[in-house]
Amino acid sequence: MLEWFLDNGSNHAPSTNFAMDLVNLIVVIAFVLTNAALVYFIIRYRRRSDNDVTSRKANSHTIEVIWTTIPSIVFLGLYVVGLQGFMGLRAVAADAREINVWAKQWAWEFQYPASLREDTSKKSPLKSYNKLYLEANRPVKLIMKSHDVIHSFSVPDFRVKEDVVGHIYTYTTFTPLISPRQKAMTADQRKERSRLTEAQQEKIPQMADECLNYEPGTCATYNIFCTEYCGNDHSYMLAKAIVLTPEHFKAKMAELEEASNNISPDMGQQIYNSAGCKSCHSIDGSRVVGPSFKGLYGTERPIEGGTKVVADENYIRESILNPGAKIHEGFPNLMPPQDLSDEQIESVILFFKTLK
Ligand code: HEC
Ligand SMILES: [Cu+2]
Repeated sequence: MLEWFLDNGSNHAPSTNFAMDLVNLIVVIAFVLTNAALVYFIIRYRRRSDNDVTSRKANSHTIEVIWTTIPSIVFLGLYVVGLQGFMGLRAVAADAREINVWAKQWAWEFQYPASLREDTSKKSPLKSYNKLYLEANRPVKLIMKSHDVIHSFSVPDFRVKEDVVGHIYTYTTFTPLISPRQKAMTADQRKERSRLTEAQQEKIPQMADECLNYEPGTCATYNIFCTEYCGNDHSYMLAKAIVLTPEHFKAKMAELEEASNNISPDMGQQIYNSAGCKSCHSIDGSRVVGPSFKGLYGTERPIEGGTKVVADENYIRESILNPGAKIHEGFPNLMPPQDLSDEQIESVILFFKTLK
């Protein structure tokens, strides 16, 4: 019955659907049988007169054996079904593509292997934020880590969920599919489904349906949730998994590669918006968790311990890669190191220069 509510978006859908249906079926049968017996006994053994006495019979071995054995067999059966599904969730296919996932307050960063670059001389991974691009029918292994508190990566349409913590890597693996339901969806139906209010578009732009850019049947999108309460903006820690045909996927990687080489204030603003900076830094002068970026570039910053530093390229670079080195006076040492590439840092600096 799960498929009434969710897409069958990965290879794990059939086994999870089956386990869920089986449990529901057993629960319904047990409910009907016990309640029917209850009603029957109430009527059959009701008190018929004032001196009606209770039977002396204390127990029956036959009945006890039956009601111990049958449930045991049923539960062992459920265990076998569950174990099979679980082993499927943990077994990584030999040709699985590895994608690194970094969770942070409050954004998801996805890193694709450098081998997907056309320019193979560059070894840094391709990155996307809050949008996970996947190739249809190609197994993936997500290797996950948190920058800060505990998060949890959950995609109900994939039947996949795994905690993302600091200090250790966790993983999850699946084969993403363009679900039959989304394959059959027309562009109009998609538009209808993906309507967002203006406020939502502003706060969670990644939720706009990217499949509208592709011909129907070649793209599917699924919601990614953080299912661990991880602070203020936990409920906005939403992302999309976008499953594409191999050709579209290749084109998308080329697009990410181009973006990774693009150094500009615009790119800096995109990084600010999507990489999580926005949840702690404003650009209008107001104080959020950290200092505002307005008027930051080239001005003197008071540093804990009584010194002052001019916010030049070096200071900004250090503040991003190693935030604890110099703490802005009056602010907590709360910023996690941001793993931005050289190109990304340059774009951010160019963006800062526009924030007079
Ligand atoms: C979880 C909150 C948080 C996130 C996310 C965050 N920062 Fe920070 N940041 C802080 C805090 C708090 C400070 C002040 C303490 C310090 O200097 O480390 C700070 C300081 C800075 C400074 C120095 C500012 C100054 O006035 O001296 C820079 C530059 C900076 N962050 C850049 C970034 C960039 C770029 C990103 C995103 C890629 C980012 N931060 C993400 C919390 C955050
Ligand atoms: Cu989270």
